[in-house]
Amino acid sequence: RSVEELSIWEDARSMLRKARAEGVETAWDRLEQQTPHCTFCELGTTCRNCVMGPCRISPKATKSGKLQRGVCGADADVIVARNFGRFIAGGSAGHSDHGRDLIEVLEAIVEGETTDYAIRDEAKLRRIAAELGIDAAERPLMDVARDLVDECYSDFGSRRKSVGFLARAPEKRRALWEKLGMTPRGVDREIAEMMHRTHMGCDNDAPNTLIHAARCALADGWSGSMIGTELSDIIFGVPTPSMSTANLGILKKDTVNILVHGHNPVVSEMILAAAREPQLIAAAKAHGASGITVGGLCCTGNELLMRQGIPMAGNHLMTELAIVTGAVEAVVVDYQCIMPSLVQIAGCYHTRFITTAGKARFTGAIHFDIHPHNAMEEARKIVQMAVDAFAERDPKRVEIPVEPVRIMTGFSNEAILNALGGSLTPLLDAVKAGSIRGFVAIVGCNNPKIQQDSANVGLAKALIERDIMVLATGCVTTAAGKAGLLVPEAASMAGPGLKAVCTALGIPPVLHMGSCVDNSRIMHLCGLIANELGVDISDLPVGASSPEWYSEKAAAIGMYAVASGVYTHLGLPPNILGSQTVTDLALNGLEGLVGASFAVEPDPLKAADLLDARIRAKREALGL
Ligand code: BF8
Ligand code: SF4
Repeated sequence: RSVEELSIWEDARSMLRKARAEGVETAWDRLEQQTPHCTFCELGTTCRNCVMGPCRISPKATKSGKLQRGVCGADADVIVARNFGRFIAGGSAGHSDHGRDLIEVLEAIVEGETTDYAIRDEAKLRRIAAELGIDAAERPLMDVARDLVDECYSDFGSRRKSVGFLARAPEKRRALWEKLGMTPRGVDREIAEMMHRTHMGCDNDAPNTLIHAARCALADGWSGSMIGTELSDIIFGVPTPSMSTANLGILKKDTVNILVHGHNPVVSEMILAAAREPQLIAAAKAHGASGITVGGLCCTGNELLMRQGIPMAGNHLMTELAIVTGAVEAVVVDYQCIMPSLVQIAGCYHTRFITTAGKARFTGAIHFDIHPHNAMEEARKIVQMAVDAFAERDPKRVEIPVEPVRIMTGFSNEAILNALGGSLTPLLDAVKAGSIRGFVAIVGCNNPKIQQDSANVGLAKALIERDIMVLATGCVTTAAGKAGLLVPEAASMAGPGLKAVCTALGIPPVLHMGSCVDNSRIMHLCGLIANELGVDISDLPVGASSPEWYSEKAAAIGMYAVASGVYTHLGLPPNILGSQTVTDLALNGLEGLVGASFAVEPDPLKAADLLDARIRAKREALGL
């Protein structure tokens, strides 16, 4: 395929050409090698859960009468549901284990094991503690923090009837979850139970397995991820609106360029802090650089963008291409969504590929084992290593293809409320008046099966034109940013109602709300709006979409959104189409159970129609 077919962006296209010229293989090349994919796997009808197998169910099973069941007797419905259940459990585990890492940092602060991290927002800590039932008013900060640590750890265990932040959901919704057996009791519990249920000979009723998949995802959205978001705010600060820039143009020819990649701010915040230290800047200057640039990739980039305003180099499919510029001294990663290929690509240049988490090691990488007690010390060594690598940069191989685009970031719920003067009322008035017809969260990834960012951007543009405000997180952020949608001036691309509201408030029609764990901010906001209106989340004129998703985590997000009552569009289907029962449930049956379902539609304009129709129906039902 031509580079034009692979991505909508000039920076990506230029780097794809350079990669081809320099013999560097990318995800797109490997996708071609992997195509066609195994049909059984695409349909979700392969099972490797025991060694009587592996087994596969033929899509033509009913006609031939053969290969209808695995050796144990499991049929397509059971196998698809089990696979999908484990898929959701994988995603929930990723977000939630990230959340747990923040509890560990807060614990290290409380126990005095680190001075590298601190409680940066005492007021938020006390507010969250009080929300979780801790006496937070007049006790010493560290006592409150210690109780908060215990409270959060307890959410991961088995001794609760429901997780702590669930109280943020409307009462109606909680009653529904209770009735359906979907109330998440503990993060690790639901994930472990999913592994148990999907062992050979356990849960052999597809709908029952899917109900638990929803419970597992709800544990992620309303606990694991939510803890991740709230504790990150407490430790690193609540995001407030600020300006930054995005695309590969943020890399500078004359600076030491360090890219942080992965998800958890715990490491990237330290790298940024070290890179701002005078002695390391002086070291960079001694090497002939004018300074140090720290740029973001993927979600840890989003975390630093939201709180520190660092520039974004790119999203998922830009991670390989960023190195191809030849201008990156170091890529520093923690975990999740980091292509193993980065080790090889870094090896083609002077780029140091540096891992920092014991649970995410890459053969061939340089490893620094970062913990709360040694984080700053190790971060300084990493930045020094990047500075030293600058001497090895080959200027003849450097190509920085574009100029950066301005973006606005930092829309935490606190910031949104602040912009509205402390109450949701003005926003809801705009919704009631129809100037804002509704909200759609566009979240998730890139997938080389789809022209990069064509659907992410196409959908966002189509929705704002229809006066539907867009909330962006994860890898959609950089997509929206590069398209010029994350600046107040983008109001000119919105419909008349949304344009007027954005112009009055000085905000963009697409609001950046953070990383993928920060989708919990959006769930929280849905809860706040529903409670304010005295309705359930499923009654709201809202929707969600992941047009270019690829990961288990994105599936978990989609699942908790639907289970929370949010109609959710996916640009491509999960591997479930081999089961009619599971597919029907996902696309239709869930509507009757939880008041929302999935919709699959590759065309972003048709997807906009679907979301628009949904919002129209919900507005009508509310009498708007
Ligand atoms: O958690 S959007 S490609 S980076 S999975 Fe990954 Fe998808 Fe990007 Fe963040 Ni989210
Ligand atoms: Fe085959 Fe059943 Fe074993 Fe799966 S659990 S591999 S379907 S025998």
